[in-house]
Amino acid sequence: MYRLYWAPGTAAMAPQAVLEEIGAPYEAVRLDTAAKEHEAAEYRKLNPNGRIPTLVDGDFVIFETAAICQYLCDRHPEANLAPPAGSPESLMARGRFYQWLTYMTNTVQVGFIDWFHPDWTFSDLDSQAALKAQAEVKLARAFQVLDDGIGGNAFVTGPQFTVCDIYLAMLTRWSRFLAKPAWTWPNIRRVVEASYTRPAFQRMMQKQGIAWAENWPQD
Ligand SMILES: N[C@@H](CCC(=O)N[C@@H](CS)C(=O)NCC(=O)O)C(=O)O
Repeated sequence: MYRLYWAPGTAAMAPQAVLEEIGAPYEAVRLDTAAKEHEAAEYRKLNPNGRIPTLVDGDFVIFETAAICQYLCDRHPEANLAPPAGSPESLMARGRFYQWLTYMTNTVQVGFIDWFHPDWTFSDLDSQAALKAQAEVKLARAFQVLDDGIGGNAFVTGPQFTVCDIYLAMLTRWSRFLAKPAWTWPNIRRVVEASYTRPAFQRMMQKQGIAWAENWPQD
């Protein structure tokens, strides 16, 4: 049985939604971030960065949200949450999948870290404010790139619903505090709507005790 270390509304949203999509049994271990449980020595044995999430699969421990998601896709190919590996026909679909998942984790997610935690980079308030403003500009650029890339596709990478859609839904929820939330971009909004309304994503939110973005426009 899998064990997922999580805290509400964090990057654990994506792997938990993936586990719910797969339907695999898992134990969810909640970390109390206010009590700094994620920084404790015991947890750092699993995740030396002291970050959330971490997945344990028997003796195998894996951290980094995107890596956990990809690992789960590979463990459960029957869930069809990634283009299949190993066939020449799926090579380009797989490449596109790598492209967007990597972009979301190492450009968009990093932008959010600067926005939510400018204090992790600078101690003085002026520098923190400047970093936050810069992060907002970079995030807007990244959302534009994503929106253009999605174009008229049904989902982020093309015709198939993948982990990239779950990841984008998570990032979109985080963007609710920005002056221009991710759903301001129409293609992002369209594909995210198809993701966050899925039963698995809804179950994940219910289990984490979180709501969808309160300011998500209703029309
Ligand atoms: N690159 C890491 C980043 C994980 C990360 O920063 N997680 C946040 C929660 S979203 C965290 O652990 N925060 C700890 C804290 O706020 O002290 C990943 O994707 O797993």
